[in-house]
Amino acid sequence: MPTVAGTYNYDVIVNPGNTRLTGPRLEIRYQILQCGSDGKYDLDETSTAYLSCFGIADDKVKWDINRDDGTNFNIGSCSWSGRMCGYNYPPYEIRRLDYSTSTLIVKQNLRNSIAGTVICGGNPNKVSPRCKVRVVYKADRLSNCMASINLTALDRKDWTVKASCDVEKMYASDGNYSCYWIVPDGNGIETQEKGSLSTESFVANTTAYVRGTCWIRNLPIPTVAGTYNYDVIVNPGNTRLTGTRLEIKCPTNKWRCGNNHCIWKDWRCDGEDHCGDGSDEQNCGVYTQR
Ligand SMILES: [Ca+2]
Repeated sequence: MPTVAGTYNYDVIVNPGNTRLTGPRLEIRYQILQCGSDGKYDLDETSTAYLSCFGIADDKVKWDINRDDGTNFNIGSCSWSGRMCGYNYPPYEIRRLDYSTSTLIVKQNLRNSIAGTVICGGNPNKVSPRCKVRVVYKADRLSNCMASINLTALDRKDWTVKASCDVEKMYASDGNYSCYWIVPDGNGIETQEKGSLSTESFVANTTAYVRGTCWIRNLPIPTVAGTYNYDVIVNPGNTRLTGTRLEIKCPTNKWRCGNNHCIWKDWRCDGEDHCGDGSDEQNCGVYTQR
């Protein structure tokens, strides 16, 4: 369903003929402003929730919620003339501060109050927008991070990097958790690789949270010597958190160039630029060409 107010044509293409024929029209009069284009909104449980219903204003805008636990709740409605109005029904409050926008405020008990599908609308004959509100607590810290090189392969080109971090505290009302590693390639390009996340529940101050361990194995090893950051993106929140650092050295049978690339030791001072920056042909002392 479109999340932006407007009138939408749903036409039909019929075969044979590949003919486009006029179908029904759908009018969306309201829009929940905070809702993403995917029809979802992540709400931090430590904040007060403000959900604004904007639209071609009817006199009254009503708010409903279909909660994740299966219960439905009609929060109330609010007319323009009433302004500060509707049901002030703790933890819910509805305000209508201008003609086009009605705001639902949820100040407390966010998890129990608003985790679910929030619906706003006026005229019962019109389609009302829905927004899937997920209540989250975003992790702000990783601990016990480590990254290391798996040395079991005989050839250095087959060596891999493995990494692990603990995610201290997070929560998502839909139970959907994931993590991604930021993986450096040694040439300044970072990619994201999905990590494996194991989780366990715990309670802090009578509230349930989840802690997790995010790990990954068999990452390609950077080919350029240097110190690399392995950070982690944690969901819920899509938050990038500082993970761990890994130092990559040149193997003992290779020479480290000025640009940190590793070349065979024999390639130093042989008259040809192997590093790419010429550093393997610098400071070579007196050398005579015949
Ligand atoms: Ca050379």
